[in-house]
Formats: sequence, C-alpha cells, structure tokens
Amino acid sequence: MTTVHRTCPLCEAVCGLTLTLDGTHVTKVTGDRDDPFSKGYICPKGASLGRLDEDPDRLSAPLVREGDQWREVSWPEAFAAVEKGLKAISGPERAIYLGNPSAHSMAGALYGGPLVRALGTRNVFSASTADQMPKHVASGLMFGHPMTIAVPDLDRTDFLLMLGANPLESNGSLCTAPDFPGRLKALQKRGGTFIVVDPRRTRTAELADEHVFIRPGTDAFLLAGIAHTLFAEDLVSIGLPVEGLAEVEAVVKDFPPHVVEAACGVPAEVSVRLARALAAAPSAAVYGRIGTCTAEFGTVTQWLVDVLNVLTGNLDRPGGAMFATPATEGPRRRKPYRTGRWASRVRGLKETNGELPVATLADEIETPGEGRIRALVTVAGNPASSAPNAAKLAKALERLDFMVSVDIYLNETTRHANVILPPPRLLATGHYDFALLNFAVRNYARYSPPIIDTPDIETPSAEASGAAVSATEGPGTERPASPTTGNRPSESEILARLAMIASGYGADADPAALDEMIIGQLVGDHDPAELDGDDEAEKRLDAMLRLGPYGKWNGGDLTLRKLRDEHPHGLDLGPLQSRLPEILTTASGKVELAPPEIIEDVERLRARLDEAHPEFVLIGRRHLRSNNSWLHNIGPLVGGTNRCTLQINPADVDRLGLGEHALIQSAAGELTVVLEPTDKIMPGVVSLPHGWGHDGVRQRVASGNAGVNVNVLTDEKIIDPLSGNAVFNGVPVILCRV
Ligand SMILES: Nc1nc2c(c(=O)[nH]1)N[C@H]1C(S)=C(S)[C@@H](COP(=O)(O)OP(=O)(O)OC[C@H]3O[C@@H](n4cnc5c(=O)[nH]c(N)nc54)[C@H](O)[C@@H]3O)O[C@H]1N2
Ligand SMILES: Nc1nc2c(c(=O)[nH]1)N[C@H]1C(S)=C(S)[C@@H](COP(=O)(O)OP(=O)(O)OC[C@H]3O[C@@H](n4cnc5c(=O)[nH]c(N)nc54)[C@H](O)[C@@H]3O)O[C@H]1N2
Ligand code: SF4
Ligand SMILES: [Mo]
Repeated sequence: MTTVHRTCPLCEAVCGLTLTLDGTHVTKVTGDRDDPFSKGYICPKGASLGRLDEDPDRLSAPLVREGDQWREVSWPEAFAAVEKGLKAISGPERAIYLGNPSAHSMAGALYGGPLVRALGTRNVFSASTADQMPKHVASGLMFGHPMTIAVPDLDRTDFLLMLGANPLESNGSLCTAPDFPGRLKALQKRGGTFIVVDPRRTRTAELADEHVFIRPGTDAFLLAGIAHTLFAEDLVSIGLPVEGLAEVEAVVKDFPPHVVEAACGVPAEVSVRLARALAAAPSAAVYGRIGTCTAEFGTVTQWLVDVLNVLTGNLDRPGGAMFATPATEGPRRRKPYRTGRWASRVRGLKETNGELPVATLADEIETPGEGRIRALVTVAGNPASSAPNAAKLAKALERLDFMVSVDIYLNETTRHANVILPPPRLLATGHYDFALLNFAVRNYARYSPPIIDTPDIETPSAEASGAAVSATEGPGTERPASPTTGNRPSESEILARLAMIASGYGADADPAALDEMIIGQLVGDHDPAELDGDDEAEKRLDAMLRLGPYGKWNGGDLTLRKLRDEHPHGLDLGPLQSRLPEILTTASGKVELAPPEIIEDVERLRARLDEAHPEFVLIGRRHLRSNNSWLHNIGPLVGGTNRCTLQINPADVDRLGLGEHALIQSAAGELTVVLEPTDKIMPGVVSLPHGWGHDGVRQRVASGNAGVNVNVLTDEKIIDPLSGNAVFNGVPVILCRV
C-alpha cells in the first residue's frame, strides 16, 4: 500500500486528496488534511475518484466508427484516420468545441489555444457560452480583461448576498473555495450574515440567514432596484477611480423597488432592506452565479453585481469582492476589451472572447452555403447533452463529414464521431489548475505530478483484441481488451498531435516542436534549459510559474521544482490583496461603470418591466453527487434514486390535477417527466436538472438510469445578446396531464 496526494479535478473547489494505492489500484480516498487551502475537505465525488479512474466503461483504446460499429485501433492508426478526415476540409469549414473538463485539465489550458489556432477557423465553441460568458463580458468591459473577475472575499466578508448559486451542491463556481459550506458557516460564526436569492429553497438557502424567492430570469430587476435605492438614499460610497457613475445613476432611476417588485416578485421593502444592509455592513460582497448567468439578461445582471460592489465601496477591499493573484498570471496589456470582432455566419451573433455561441453550433452545421461547418473536433465536451436544443444539435452532428472527439467515454456526443481518442487514466496525468486559481478566495498553488506510470486501466477481460463491438452494449457485456496500442499518449500529447495534424504537419510530426516554439516565445531572454519537468507540459508550467507574480524570474523564488518537491500538499500564498488600479486594462485606466453596450441593453430590460409573465418557467439545478452529464456511470454516486425529476410546487400539481407524471412542452420540444412535488420551489416555477437523458451511450450504469434531457426543452433561439450565452433559466413551458 502506498499513499499519494493530488488535487481533485472534478469541480472548481480544487480539494487536495489523499489516495491509498494497492499497486495502481485506488483503495481509499480521503481529504488531504495537510492541504493549506482545503484542509481535509472532501465531497462524495472526490471520494469516488478511484471508481471513476477505474471505470471499466472508460475507453482504453482509440475507436474508429464504421457505420454503427466501432473498431478499436492503435494510436498511429487513429491519428492517421484524423489526418485523412481533416485534410479534406479547409480551415473555415472546421470547428472546435471545448467542454467543461478542459477548463480543469493541463491539456486544455496548455494545448486548447494552440489547437484552436492550428485548425485555422473562427468556428470556436465551448461550454463557456452555456455557462459564464456573461461574467467574462461584463468584467472585460468594466475592468479591461475578461479574466479580471472579482470573487467574494469569503473568509473575511461580513455580509454576502448570493444570487443563483447553490454551493452546498455545486461546491462553488467562479469562486474557488474548497469547503464552501464550512466557509459559509465560519462567516456566520464570526457574526456575519449571508442571504440567498433563488427561486428554490436550496440547501444553501436553508443554511442562510435569509432566503429570498425570485422569479427566474429577473435578478437584473432586483439588483437595479438595489442600486436605485443606494442612490436615492445617498448610500453610495466609492473608494476607487471610476468612470460613468452619473450614467449608472441615470439608468437605474427607472427601477425603483416598488416598480421592479411586480417584475421580479421580490417585495419592495426587501430590496430596500438589502440595499441598506449592503451599505451598512463593515464589508460586503454580492456574488451571482449560474442561475444569473444563463438567463436572458445575463450580462446586465453580472454588470449590476459588480456595480453594487463598487457603489458600496466593496470592490477590491478586504471582505468585499476581490481579485486573486494566481501564480501563473501573465502580464496584461492595456487594450480595451471588445466583443463582436466578427459574427456567426448564419445568425450574425457576436463573437465574445474569440468564441461563437454554442446556441448556434447546430445552425452552422445545418445551413448550406460557403463556410458551412463540415468537420468538428470536440474535447472533453458533451454538447449533444449540454447545449440548448440539444436534440437539434445531435441531429446536426450526423451531417458532419468528419468528427473527432477527445473523450474518456462513448456518449451522446462522441457516438457521432468518426474517431474517438481517449486520454489515459487520471492518476497517470499531472494536474495544475491554471484557470480556476484565477478565481480563488485565497492565493494558492498546488501541482500534482502523475502518480502512476500505467496509463491504462487494467481490465481482466482476455477476449480477442480488435474485435468489433456494437455501439451500445447492454449492461453486463464484457468489453474486449484493447489491442496493443504502443505508448498511450497523454491528453496533452493527443491535443498537441491534433494541432500538428490540423496545421498540415501530419500524423507523424513530433509535437515537441510546438512546445519548443511556445516556450521560446514565453521565456524571452531567460534560458529554457533552466526549466524543469518530465514532459513539455511540465516545462511550460515551470516557465509560467517562474515568470508569474511569485516567480524566480520575477523577483520571487517560485519554480515548479519548489512547488512540487517542497509543497506537495500545496502552497498557501496568503489572503487576497487589493490590486486596483494596477490590474485595470481599460482605456481610461479606471473602472468603467457604464460601458455603452451595457447601458444600451438596460433599455431592453426597461421594456420588460410591464410584460406579462408566462404561467410556468423552467429552471435547472445541480446535485452534489452528480457532475453535468458524466458521473452517472459511477454506481455508488448515483445510488438507487431517480434524481432526474421535475420539482414543482404542490399547489401547481393540485391546480392542474397532475399525477405522478406530466408532459412538459416548450418552444423547442417536449418531454414526459416524473414529478417531485415540493414546497421548496416557487409556484409557477419548475426545475429539471441537466446532464440526463442518456441515450446510445456505452456506459452500463448510466444507461440503466437514463432520465430525460432537459435540453430538449431549452430554446437555442433565445440568448443573452451581449454574451451569446445560452438561456437555461426562465424558459417558458406548458404542463399537461398524461
Ligand atoms: N439545461 C442546462 N444545460 C446546461 C447547464 C444547466 O445548468 N442547465 N449547465 C451548463 C454548464 S454550466 C456547463 S459547464 C455545460 C457543460 O457542458 P459540456 O462541457 O459540454 O458537458 P459535460 O457534461 O461537462 O461533459 C464533459 C465531457 O468530458 C468528458 N471528460 C471527462 N473528463 C475528461 C478528461 O479528463 N478528458 C477528456 N478529454 N474528456 C473528459 C466526459 O466524458 C464528457 O463527455 O453544460 C451546460 N448545460
Ligand atoms: N455536484 C455538482 N457540482 C458542480 C456541477 C454539477 O453538475 N454537480 N457543475 C459544475 C459547473 S459546470 C458549474 S458552472 C457550477 C455551477 O455552480 P452554481 O452556480 O452554484 O450552480 P447550481 O448548483 O446549479 O445553482 C444555481 C442555482 O440558481 C438557481 N436559479 C435558477 N434560476 C435562477 C434565477 O433566475 N435567479 C436566481 N437568483 N437563481 C436562479 C437554481 O435554483 C440553483 O439553486 O457547478 C459546478 N459544480
Ligand atoms: S468539492 Fe469538488 S474538488 Fe472537492 S472533492 Fe468534491 S468534487 Fe473534488
Ligand atoms: Mo459550468
């Protein structure tokens, strides 16, 4: 038995884990008590890391599809098939989709960008436009860079107003905070207050000092009402250089609490009280997450979140909303942030952060004409499950001339690929959180080197290799052992090889040339020979750490060697520091409180003030023991319960005379759902979780408890116009008896 440590890659909380190994088999997982950030915290997902890593349904060799049959092939054969498929298709006709786990992996962080550039296309899509793009756009416009995102200073704040987030299930998002529940309890213990705004009384709301129900999709009204009150009652107190204060005051004039009350369902006296409490608290932070991003006014809402942080003097001060100083942060040039530098071909939707909205991916594949997408690369994504109007997208995927997926499973999306390239097991992969540590509530760094050198899952099956297997094996079928595949590449190497192929260098080209070029550009005058690392990804991490704010090449002493060898449990870099105005990269060098495109969109909000409400609107939810679409094959996590139920208020069930099931219809589609009556949800609101509806997947446990896909109902035609983000919350639906 050996004991090893590593960061959990399964959510944004970056917990340190301690794993007990018997050979290469994980026998136990606990929280790493010596991790200075997570201090031993672990959730059920982290505890099942070994099961996930050793799931017999994970792909162990590349697959090539022939009709509806899959053939396991060697890695050289798989890359040759990709070369053949991509070669025939020009850059503008290619597309890429990067899924959520690519924001957690070193491969995604280091090789996603080069792969995008190598493909030579503007058809770049990711889970970001189904998630947090409004936050990037609002932050980019206000602070100058889309990654300059303020997080609540959770460990020091006296007052937290949280909207559309449920960290007791999600463990937090765009707010990297291991043991979020414990941190909230500590806030209360030190005399602080936290308030949750949510159409459901969630576990987080139950822990909170107060829970405020809100009609889905209307947070912007509430926040504008609070801003209105701050001005009206002379409670504005700003400690920073800002531009545009007068414009903000002018636009929120039209949103007094008694007027927004009808639109958002929050009583005027509550909005007024929240405004006064925010202003009076010694320190306070407003934090909005997925419920407020995946909504029609996503960007305006994210803007208002930080407007309130500014107006109350809480932006960039301890206990307020602050900016992390991640160890791999690079220099940022002063350059105004812009969106809409190009537009999508079919619907003319704006580019944001170099991406197009995933809500229009299907249109770009289906609609004939010059520049139609004919080839698609997916990396760690399941858009056939996760995108709005997923049924339309799944159908569109069938029309591609070529598709290659980098994924560990054969699932709703990868089943449409011509070639699937599976990364090796987690324990054979190094881990560093390049993206998530930008949003940490404490400055921190941790590197997890690979802990075993056996990239394959050892399966006992001794059946003939290379045999064809059907696309959807039933439960209990033994999967044939993989053929001899030669050296199994890391995910970094898979992406680097795809980049080499996409650039025209061919399947046999050595991807080290790519890293050499990138490292050369990165290190400038420093000597690349000083860099440590067993592979190119580690060397690139070392270069970024050395050049970063604590780095050896930047007046500090941090290197990869130091982080890895002296701080195997992670390195605490202290509480968040005030960083403004230095890190502002806006044209004015100040916080830009009134970006013109946002002020213009407030007009659209104003026009909604007196609109009638649909009888029912649909929202989503998350469960602690699930992760988007891909942990449903881990038996102990799923348990025996059906979690894919439609939560509905009992009064609505009675009023409509519904039974155990109901038919739910939207502009996009319809589903028959199992009802879960509960008074934890507002009347007029129903909630169905995403990531279910497993169909045609080679995952025995998940297939046996398939559920339905909520994204059959979500409408790809409705987006947040400023960010292109999908709208998953506040979708109008109709309910009928079945
Ligand atoms: N209705 C509704 N829809 C939603 C949401 C919602 O709240 N409601 N939430 C949205 C949000 S926030 C997000 S982030 C998206 C997620 O959307 P996606 O990123 O498209 O989907 P995931 O379900 O996260 O799928 C992750 C994929 O990565 C694979 N995978 C896991 N680990 C690895 C790895 O190490 N390497 C590789 N290469 N692959 C791996 C899994 O098998 C799976 O196929 O869904 C969005 N969709
Ligand atoms: N266990 C688990 N953890 C996860 C994930 C998972 O699938 N499972 N997914 C990960 C991902 S990809 C992400 S992005 C994060 C998301 O992390 P969170 O943002 O914390 O996500 P949720 O738990 O879905 O909480 C969103 C809340 O918003 C509420 N809501 C819906 N509509 C509205 C609205 O219009 N206004 C307001 N105020 N509230 C609304 C919902 O009822 C829900 O309680 O979680 C991550 N962590
Ligand atoms: S909270 Fe997130 S990072 Fe921590 S153990 Fe659970 S899944 Fe892993
Ligand atoms: Mo997400």
